[in-house]
Amino acid sequence: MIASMFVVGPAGSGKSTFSAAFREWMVKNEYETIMVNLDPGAEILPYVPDVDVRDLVSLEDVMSEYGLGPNGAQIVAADMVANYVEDIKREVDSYDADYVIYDTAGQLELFAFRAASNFIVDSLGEDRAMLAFMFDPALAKSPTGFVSLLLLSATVHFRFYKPYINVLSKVDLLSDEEVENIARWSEDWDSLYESLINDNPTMQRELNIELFKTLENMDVFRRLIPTSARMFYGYDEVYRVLQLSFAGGEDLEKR
Ligand SMILES: Nc1nc2c(ncn2[C@@H]2O[C@H](COP(=O)(O)OP(=O)(O)OP(=O)(O)O)[C@@H](O)[C@H]2O)c(=O)[nH]1
Ligand SMILES: [Mg+2]
Repeated sequence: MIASMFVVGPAGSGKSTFSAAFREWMVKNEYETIMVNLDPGAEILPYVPDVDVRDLVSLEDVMSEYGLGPNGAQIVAADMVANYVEDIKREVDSYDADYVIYDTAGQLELFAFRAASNFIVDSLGEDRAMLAFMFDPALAKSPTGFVSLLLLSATVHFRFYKPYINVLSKVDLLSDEEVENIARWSEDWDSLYESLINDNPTMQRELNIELFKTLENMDVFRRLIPTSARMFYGYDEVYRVLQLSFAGGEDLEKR
């Protein structure tokens, strides 16, 4: 049985680079892993995909066929991927891999907020699908940015209702202190609330502490896994959490 990871997150958050680096870590550790590009609009990818949706859905064809500009075509193309799920699945199965990493569309809303995506994840991931949500450090390092990403990640979770992990990308761009702060916020809403109020005391009026308690009850606070493709760092922890989710920590049929 294949385990699938769908990598999602805002534009430029590091999805494709994370996917490529994690695949490299997996292959180095002898886990049979393939990469699927699910973004019909991707121009340049930092990896060579084993399965590429651009072979099935071409953004340029969609633009000329439907008389659309690039933005409208991205939406139509994202939905059209659902028509080719069986073809993608057949190609994925032909590799006989244990793990599949799916790199998703650049714009988060093209993946997370389209009805077609639920069908795509359910069909391709079956009952062993996990989502990895990318936190871009440029936003995550401020308390307000962190809360925004936390809410966005929770929203994506509600859309798919699959096991998910939150990943902090590009930690080589942060100081040790910034990484520590972000890691603390991810596990302790008290410290996040304190940092928010310290940053902007007027927020106390609008930000009810009950909101944070609710977020905690919703289980959105979970350890944010720090990674860096540049330093090739953090992928052992990503793998550990993936395994915990699917196999209670045991390796899946390692060969
Ligand atoms: N310093 C550093 N830069 C990174 C790292 N990962 C990604 N980047 C850079 O961040 C930018 C965006 O990375 P991508 O992997 O293309 O991000 P994405 O989310 O796939 O982007 P779109 O699909 O275009 O939305 C690129 O310039 C990458 O080189 C990292 O670990 N460290
Ligand atoms: Mg990308």
